[in-house]
Amino acid sequence: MFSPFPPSLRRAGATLAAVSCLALAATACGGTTKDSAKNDDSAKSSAAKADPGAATKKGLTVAFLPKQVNNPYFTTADKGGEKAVQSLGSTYKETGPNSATDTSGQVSYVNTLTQQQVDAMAVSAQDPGALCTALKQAMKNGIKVVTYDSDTKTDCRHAFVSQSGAEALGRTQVKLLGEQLGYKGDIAILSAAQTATNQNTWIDFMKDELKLPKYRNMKLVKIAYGNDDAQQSFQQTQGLLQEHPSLAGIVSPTTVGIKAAAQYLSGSKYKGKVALTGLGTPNDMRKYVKNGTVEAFELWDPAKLGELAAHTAVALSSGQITGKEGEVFTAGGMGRFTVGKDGVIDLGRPTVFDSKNIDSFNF
Ligand code: RAM
Repeated sequence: MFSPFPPSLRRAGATLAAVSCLALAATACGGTTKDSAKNDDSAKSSAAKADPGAATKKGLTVAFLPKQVNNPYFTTADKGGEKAVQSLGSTYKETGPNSATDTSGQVSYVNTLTQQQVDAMAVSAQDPGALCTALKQAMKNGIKVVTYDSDTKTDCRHAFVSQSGAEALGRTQVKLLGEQLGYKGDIAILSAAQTATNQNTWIDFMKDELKLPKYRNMKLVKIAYGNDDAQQSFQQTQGLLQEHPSLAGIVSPTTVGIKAAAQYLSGSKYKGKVALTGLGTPNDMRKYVKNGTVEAFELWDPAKLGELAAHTAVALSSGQITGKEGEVFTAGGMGRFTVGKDGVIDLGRPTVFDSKNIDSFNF
């Protein structure tokens, strides 16, 4: 799965320095390589100034490190990234753990990419804090770090490419469920990993949405975690129904979770009785919409998310942006994007899929 590329002679010294640096003590290193971190204590090199007119660099190596490589959502997202990296004349690679709860695995992949002196990495973080020491080390070595899909703490990366406003995503999933339930009944959430930044942010907004008066007859009775594993998510859904036989609906803000929950409901006496919504891909969910298990759910286009992450990584590496609020850059055919507060770049609005439109989407 992982294919190391040979370090060029130009980079050999820097690579050795980074390796011994990592071997000694992560925090004691810095200012040893590349252009950005000289004499700068902060990993993010806050003094750097963006040059929006700078030429787009070619020949870079941009690595994608998703939460989980064998998750079809990330396969689609990273393919979008690959296409964009190649179209910009740079080299793409992907590496990452098989499990969405292998945080120490993600840390060691970050360290390996740092040792290999990639120019930029796009990371979907399994945990907001666990990757920070490793990512800061990468930034100190001049590597541009973009989080996409699932963020770290803000000082552990240069920019975060977000699927669409986290608040809107959290609230709309509850709205969809409310409409499907006539705003009445016990509900549960089937999430991914307990540490996942993206799911946890959405869940906070879901809870806040549920405080509005129109949801007074809807009660969140449980949050279950299926760890983005099909079997665990299936079993968690089964467990939810056993524990709460009168459950009226489930929100699953994960493509793996919603698919497994739909599969369970579809083969059970709850089909068409327990509502299910959340975030899924049209290809995974089509049959459950057609067989009456699911009415409507939503998602953004994962390939576009990967594409935007790739353009952001190259814009950072080219010096066109540094990740500060207000900076503007062009993401190829996707158009112009502005860096928002805390270095967040929003992809746009999600699409709601139902029986009327699902056949026009293929991802
Ligand atoms: C899963 C992952 C991913 C999330 C999607 C919606 O594939 O948890 O991080 O964004 O679902």
